[in-house]
Amino acid sequence: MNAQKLIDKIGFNVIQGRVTAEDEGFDEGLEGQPAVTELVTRALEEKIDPKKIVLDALTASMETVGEKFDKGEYLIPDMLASAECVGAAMDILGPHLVDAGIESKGKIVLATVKGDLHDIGKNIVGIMFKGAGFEVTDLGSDVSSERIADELERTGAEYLGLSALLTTTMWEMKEVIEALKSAGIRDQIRVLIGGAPTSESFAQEIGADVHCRDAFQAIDVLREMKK
Ligand code: B12
Repeated sequence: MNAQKLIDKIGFNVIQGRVTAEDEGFDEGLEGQPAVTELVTRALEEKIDPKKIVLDALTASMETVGEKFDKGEYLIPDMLASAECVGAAMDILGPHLVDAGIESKGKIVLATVKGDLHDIGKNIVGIMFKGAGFEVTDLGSDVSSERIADELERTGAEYLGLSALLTTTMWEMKEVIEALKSAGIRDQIRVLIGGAPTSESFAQEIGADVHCRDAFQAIDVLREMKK
């Protein structure tokens, strides 16, 4: 199978919510055919760039899943089945996204903001940061601004990565920045933000340092900041 066909097949199976060949899939009747786990393993064997798998197969197909949810074709459990596929794929891809040295490149706290349960993008960012040699404290999702400020003080981290996927919760990022100011630590911390509804202009509006469109750009940004 050529590389593009394999990428398309992985994406198709994420949309179908099929983790392994045993799963029947959203359209049913697909059991027995290779699913995300088998296809991602094969893609690595065929030396397809893991970055291409993350962006062109996993991320792109989750956009389609979102569109299907928007149109009412998919319900919450369908989105969750696809989310599980991305998690399974990242378990396989994680070790291949590593180029770490032994020495820590710095400490970063990661969180999805309060009211928001979307953690797939943040988890990918965490895997990438660890792979690049950063010490990551992942606070999970639905995290309050107070807790984030406390953890930054406790860990002495110099970077904070915030994620939000909802147009309603993205404004929580501003609350976090205000909490850092109240704690008197805003100047010591570089704040990176990401998630589909966020943008460079939004980052400027709320006083974050930088917006990243994906996990790979985030690594370049962190490396640039360290220079
Ligand atoms: C999966 C999913 C869910 C799952 C989440 C499971 C999980 N564990 O994460 C579940 C089923 C729980 C869910 C629930 C809901 N969802 Co939802 N969901 C999605 C979906 C389909 C995919 C998101 C995703 O994982 N994308 C793949 C990842 C890899 O991409 P990413 O998150 O953008 O991350 C990349 C970059 O953005 C960036 N990045 C992200 N964060 C960060 C952070 C930092 C620091 C950096 C540097 C970079 C960075 O790097 C990442 C990797 O490259 C999106 C559709 C979409 N287009 O986004 C809808 C979507 C976000 N959901 C939506 C909605 C409406 C909901 C619900 C309100 C539905 C409901 N009625 O209950 C609830 C809200 C629950 C809550 N309180 O959070 C809407 C939001 C609309 C809006 N304008 O706000 C969307 C857009 C779907 C749609 N088109 O309608 N959802």
